[in-house]
Amino acid sequence: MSQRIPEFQRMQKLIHGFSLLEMALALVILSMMMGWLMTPLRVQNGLHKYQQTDQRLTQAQQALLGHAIIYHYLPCPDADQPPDGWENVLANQTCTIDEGILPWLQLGVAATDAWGRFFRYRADSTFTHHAQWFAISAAESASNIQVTGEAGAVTSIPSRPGAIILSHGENGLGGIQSVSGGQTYAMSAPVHPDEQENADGDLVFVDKAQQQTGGAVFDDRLVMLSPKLLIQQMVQAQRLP
Ligand SMILES: [Ca+2]
Ligand SMILES: [Ca+2]
Repeated sequence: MSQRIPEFQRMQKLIHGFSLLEMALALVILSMMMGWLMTPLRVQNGLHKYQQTDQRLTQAQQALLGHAIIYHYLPCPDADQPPDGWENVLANQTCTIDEGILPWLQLGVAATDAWGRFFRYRADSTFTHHAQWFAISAAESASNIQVTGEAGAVTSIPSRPGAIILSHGENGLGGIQSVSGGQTYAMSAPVHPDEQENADGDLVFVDKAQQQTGGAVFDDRLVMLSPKLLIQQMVQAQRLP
């Protein structure tokens, strides 16, 4: 009996030793597995945000069509700082600005992309005049908005979009951060030349796949509103001709 007790203690020590070693091994394996798992999760999460943003852009595009059917014109951009979600119109029934923030409250859509930044919105003045409603004959060649694709190829000719809605993507460069505590936060200027094109407030925009050139990333997302689609929807709803 006296010999069995130390033996039992030795066994107990051995078991404790094993469990500590096992635990350490298990932790190492677990942390490695977490590392392997987290990377695809991060990628998945990033992808999900792009999908969510694309979905919101499509909804905003649909809401623009709905707005045109109800009111016979596209809404003006929101020119307020900070933006309040409603268009800004001058006394002469034209827009305060041609390019600004998508008036999300007026359209009843999400205020921001999946990264919490407002959508950039430009609409051609032919379609936003609140008193002179556009005609089918004028709509086709009215717009001067131009969208180029890969390697500068123009994708929007012959039918130039009546409006575009743009998300500045994951990097958000050139965009406006959403309001927090009554304050808006402007993002830094873009580095990629095509992102600069999307943030410079002129009539030219770029819509292409994600691209990284050195340290410069292009990750913007854009939807166009074709005048043909606009007219087709308005004719179908008997709002034109
Ligand atoms: Ca971007
Ligand atoms: Ca531009």
